[in-house]
Amino acid sequence: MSTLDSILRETRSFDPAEDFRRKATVSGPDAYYALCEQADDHYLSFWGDLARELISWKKPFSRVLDDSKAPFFKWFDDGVLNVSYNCLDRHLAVNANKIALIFEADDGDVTRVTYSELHRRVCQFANGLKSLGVGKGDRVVIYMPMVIEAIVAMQACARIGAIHSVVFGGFSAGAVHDRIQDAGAKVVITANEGLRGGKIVPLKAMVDEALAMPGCETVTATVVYQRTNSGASTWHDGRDIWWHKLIDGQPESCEPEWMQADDPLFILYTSGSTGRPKGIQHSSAGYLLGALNSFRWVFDYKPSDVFWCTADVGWITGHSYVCYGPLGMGATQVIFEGVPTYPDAGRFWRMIEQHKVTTFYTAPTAIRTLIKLGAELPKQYDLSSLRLLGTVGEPINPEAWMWYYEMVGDERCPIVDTWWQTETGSAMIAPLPGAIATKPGSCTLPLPGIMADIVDESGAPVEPGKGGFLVIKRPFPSLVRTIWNDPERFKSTYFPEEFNGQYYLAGDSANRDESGYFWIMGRIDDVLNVSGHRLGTMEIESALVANPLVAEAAVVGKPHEVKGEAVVAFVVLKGPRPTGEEAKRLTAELKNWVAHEIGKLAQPDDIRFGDNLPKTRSGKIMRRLLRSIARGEEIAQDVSTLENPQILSQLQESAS
Ligand code: 6R9
Repeated sequence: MSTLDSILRETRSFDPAEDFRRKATVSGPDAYYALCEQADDHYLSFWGDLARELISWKKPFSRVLDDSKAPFFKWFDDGVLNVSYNCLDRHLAVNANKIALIFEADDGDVTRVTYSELHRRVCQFANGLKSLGVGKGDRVVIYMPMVIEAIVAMQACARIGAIHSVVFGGFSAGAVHDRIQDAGAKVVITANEGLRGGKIVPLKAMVDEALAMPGCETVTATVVYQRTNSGASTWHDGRDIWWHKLIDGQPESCEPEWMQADDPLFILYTSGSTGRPKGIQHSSAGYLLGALNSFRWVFDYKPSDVFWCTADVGWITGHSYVCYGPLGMGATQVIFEGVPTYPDAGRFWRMIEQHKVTTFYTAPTAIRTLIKLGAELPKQYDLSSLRLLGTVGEPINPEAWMWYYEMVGDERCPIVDTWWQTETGSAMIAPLPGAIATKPGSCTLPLPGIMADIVDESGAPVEPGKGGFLVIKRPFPSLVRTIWNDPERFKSTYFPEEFNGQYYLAGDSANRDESGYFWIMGRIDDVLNVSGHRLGTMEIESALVANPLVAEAAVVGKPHEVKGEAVVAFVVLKGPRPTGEEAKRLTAELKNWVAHEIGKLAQPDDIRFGDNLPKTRSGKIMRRLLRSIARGEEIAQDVSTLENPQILSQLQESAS
């Protein structure tokens, strides 16, 4: 509650600097409100016009929205296009020699790739994939480090109509396995090893382990990019093929596969409140439109910009604002293999100076880490190329916002705090920086055409200052089309009966102030946001109980200064409750276990052992209580319905 109060008391407001406003694509509040009005009054032609303006169509569409099978909406559905054509070919006439990617490797090595070079590499690799029998509609899992080839692989899939599913390189074999199996992937693209912060990530070994488990029989080939000199640990003849051998001799052009607007472009797995991660399925045209238009509006894109989004392509942010939005608009962008703290905490600032970055987009957790490691460091670099800053992934606390504004942006650069989700495909609530005054900690106002609102349980809008559920009241082009293999779950999760199946339920709670600005409060479900990464408590619990020593586990979040949220696990072992050294040893063992099952990013920060968990008489775990215990708060709630109240003091005492 206290964070909420302090946020809602935030009264500082920053108008766009005059110079910025004058040059902005959407300049001044009137221009913003005019666009909103256009969308309100003529919703379909608003989106139809944007789709004609921003996308190059092979065959134009005749209908904007088909809502006959709501909530399975189709947009522009008889239109035909290719996303990779839109990201590459169409720029070649005038921008063939423009730099598309400035790649900075973990060790600082820089490689520049022009649009024509990128086009050539994508075509060759696309032909390579075809030679492996990959075609339209086939699924391809991409498990790569953040290198040029990761983007080449994604674009090549888009070019031949294959559906990619990128798995973040920080996930482990178990997570890779589950995604390959759910997607029914035909091919896996990986690297022998990744490099992050000077450390080796054994990607190929993880793929080997994943493929050795039952359920991955659909995979016929593994393409291995050689990132490091050390070769590959094991090699499966007939299945594994080196990237460089695959493209050797392949033609340098490749006719795009022409796709229907609503054909899937990709699946990206994300955490939900129950069960296994959900395969969020995005369309070709609607998704692309969201990425292009938001990139143009929210980042006030200019052809002379050097854009840098620090997200990995394993997350939706890396899909929309590395792979598709910037390339689709013909931008020059920086991509970075490493981490912000290696070799030192000046890495980001040095890179901004060196590459003359104009637009910098990162996560609050990175900002908080860098404040801790060197609040004064940005002063040592020339950051005068910057004109716009952005954040994404979690709420940003006003102190971090102010530091970013003053120390990085020199009080000149607007900050776009962008609220959106894997499911929405592109930014939904964010200031158009030349039009809207910003407030530290608020993502401000919805983009024109995004009918966001805050409602109560009955779906009625709430008063300003009163919290409620964040919903989007009309479908929009870049919205998730379905959950791969699970349309029922799609319907019940995102278009629940409570709201008559009409509103898209985002899964966040939010608040609006007197000027209509949105303040995101956090998830309403059992999803944690650790360093901007979405993790389901259930996923971590399942991983823990899969350990032979564990009988039962419950996972909750607690606030964390740098990560936003930290993972706390309450564990009941099959044997007696451990204490002292034994508890320490088992804590380490279970942390490693979770890292192995899901990935290091899901590792609990804190593990508490109990003889049992607090349960109601009907056997339900009372997570509310566990949350209070994890935070070290007094237990103010009613515990009269507890079957075993004495367990509370045991769990409180077990704090390590
Ligand atoms: C793009 C992305 C989505 C969840 C979302 C919300 C949180 C994202 C935010 C934010 C406050 C912001 N979130 N951006 N909360 N302010 N600017 O992060 O997608 O990984 O699917 O996470 O992240 O809770 O529901 P995804």
